[in-house]
Amino acid sequence: MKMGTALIYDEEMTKYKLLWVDPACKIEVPERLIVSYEALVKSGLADRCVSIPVREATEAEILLAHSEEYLEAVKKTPFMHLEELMTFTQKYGDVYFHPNIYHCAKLAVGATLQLVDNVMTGKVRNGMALVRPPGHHSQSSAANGFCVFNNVAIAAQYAKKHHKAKRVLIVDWDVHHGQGVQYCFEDDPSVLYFSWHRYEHQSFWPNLKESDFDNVGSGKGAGFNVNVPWNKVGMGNSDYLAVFFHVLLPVAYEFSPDLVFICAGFDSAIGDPEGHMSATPDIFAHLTHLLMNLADGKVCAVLEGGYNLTSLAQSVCQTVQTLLGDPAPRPAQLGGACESALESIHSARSIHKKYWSCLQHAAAPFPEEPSSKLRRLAQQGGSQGPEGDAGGDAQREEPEKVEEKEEEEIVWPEPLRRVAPSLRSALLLPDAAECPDGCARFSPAHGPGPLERARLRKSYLKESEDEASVTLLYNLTALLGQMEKNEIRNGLALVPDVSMAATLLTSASLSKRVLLVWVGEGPVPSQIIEEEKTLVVHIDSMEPHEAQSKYYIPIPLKKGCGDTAGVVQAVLGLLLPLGYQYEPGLVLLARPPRCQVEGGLWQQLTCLLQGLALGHTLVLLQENETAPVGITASALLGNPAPSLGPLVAPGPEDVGSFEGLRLRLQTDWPLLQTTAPEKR
Ligand code: Q9C
Ligand code: ZN
Repeated sequence: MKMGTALIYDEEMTKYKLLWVDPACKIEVPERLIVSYEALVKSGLADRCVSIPVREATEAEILLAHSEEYLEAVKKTPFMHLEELMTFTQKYGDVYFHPNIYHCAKLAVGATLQLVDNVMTGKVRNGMALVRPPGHHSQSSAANGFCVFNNVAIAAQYAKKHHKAKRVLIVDWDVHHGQGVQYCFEDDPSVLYFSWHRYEHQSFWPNLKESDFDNVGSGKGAGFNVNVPWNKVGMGNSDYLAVFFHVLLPVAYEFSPDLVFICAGFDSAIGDPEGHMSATPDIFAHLTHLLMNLADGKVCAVLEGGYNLTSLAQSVCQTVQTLLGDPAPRPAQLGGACESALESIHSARSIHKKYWSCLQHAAAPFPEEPSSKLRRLAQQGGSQGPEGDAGGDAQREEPEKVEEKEEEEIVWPEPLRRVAPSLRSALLLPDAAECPDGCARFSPAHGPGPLERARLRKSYLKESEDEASVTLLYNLTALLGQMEKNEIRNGLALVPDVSMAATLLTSASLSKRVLLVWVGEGPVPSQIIEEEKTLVVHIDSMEPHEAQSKYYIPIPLKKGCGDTAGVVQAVLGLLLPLGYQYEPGLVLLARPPRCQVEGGLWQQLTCLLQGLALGHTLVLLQENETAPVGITASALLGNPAPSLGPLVAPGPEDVGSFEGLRLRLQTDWPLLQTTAPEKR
């Protein structure tokens, strides 16, 4: 099931620009597209993509999201003189026209539709369209914010109409609110629109009250519009991940889209003169990765904003490289979200709790009388904020006002080169077991010497065990060794005793930190729990009990691991934040005997965990339970996990106990926080 990543680009879309002086529009330059594409070529990423030609969208296609009057008006712009163009431009906000922009706007829509066609027909798995003009601000009858036609809104309508997409998710990580997309799908429950955006209590462009968190959609579409406003600048990696873990992903998994669009604007990255945020380009690798197991992997990323050319080009590369399947970089030093971000997260979760069962136990809304919003608006001075880095402190301080820096002066380290080991997945199987297609059977260069045999036997085996067991233990450590040398990315071992193998591997690992995910019946060997360098997350149907240690985290589920919605909730809201904060060098995923996790869910778990530890995941399966071998191997090879379908409500007592667990753990693990400190 090897499928490619589409890259859709045409130089023609660089061939329009601002022809007069307008400070609001001067940042939207042709170089944005040129540097992005050149960076993809230079890094070798463009070559690895399937290049697909652009086309002009038809009028019928444009009319999927725009009025005839507006189309007719824009259609006349190629024939206008400078004066006329300027006059026409003045009808709209923060946008400019050029004799060639209508052509480019049709190509931008057409490029997006080409991407949808190729993804929906399975010619490629996913892809990115590098387009100009951007789209998400444009409305039925208005150009706005550098946007002429709403590329993604049109494409979502098109996917519903021509590819029978039933549910479409649009993730707008651009730093501006895509109000055009919001308006288009306001009352439509088949399109879930998520956007975070610089807002500063409505003082930031486009200054709309409908960009606030309480705009949830209307009529049948109520609950299908999720806004997370940033009320401070300087938001960083931890803030972005916290919103994904605690707002977007739970809702997205419950929604279960059959197609995902990313309004991929990179003005939300560090150094951007519009966004003033501090998230680094490598965070887009993780944001992308976290979306890639929705909709059977059908992800269409479409460029929107991004005005710092360096930050933009790096971020585009991170996104495309992740779509191609390379391991994501280790996100370093995550703290918790800052206080202002936590307020936004809390607000979004509480306003949406009546629409999404995954949020049913979220904290109540702030007791804020409606007038206080207005009062704050009136009091508001200029924007405040840190621009600082997210920092690894347990409780991230609210940013203090720092010396205003021109965004151009801000520097950050270039993202590290991401190297995929030449061998993706190695399987350690008993000779009798069949090796799934596309996988390599692991066999070390040479066997253990007599000393090594004696040591392994003494430490891990009973006297009665045969030589084959010693060889297996040796092979396990050899596989681990090659993963740690980055010669092999991930692995799977079919072992007679998962407990013993897990004990061996946690003690043999050179990694300073190992994350052990134990899914099903325990007990987890006490030797491992006592090992401080191992963070153990244990998901099962045990009795809820106080965690004895910061590093042993039992997540109890009433109905056990067979409760798919409950496990998803535990994985997204607890396991992933813990894992991201822990920064493991190795992830061990153990499936003890009689594990009840359903196949698709197991694949989701295996896929999602690969965002950690540079993709170094080692899965332990019980020898006599060979059924999961094929699906596990598929997940390790980078195939997207199958969609779980819309999720029902998880057991209410479970959700309640997760919230209790979160409250107890969030001092040690601030990425678990979902509410601002004094408002808990
Ligand atoms: N200081 C996109 O990112 N406001 N559009 C400019 C300049 C308009 C952004 C104010 C920003 C539009 C696609
Ligand atoms: Zn933007």
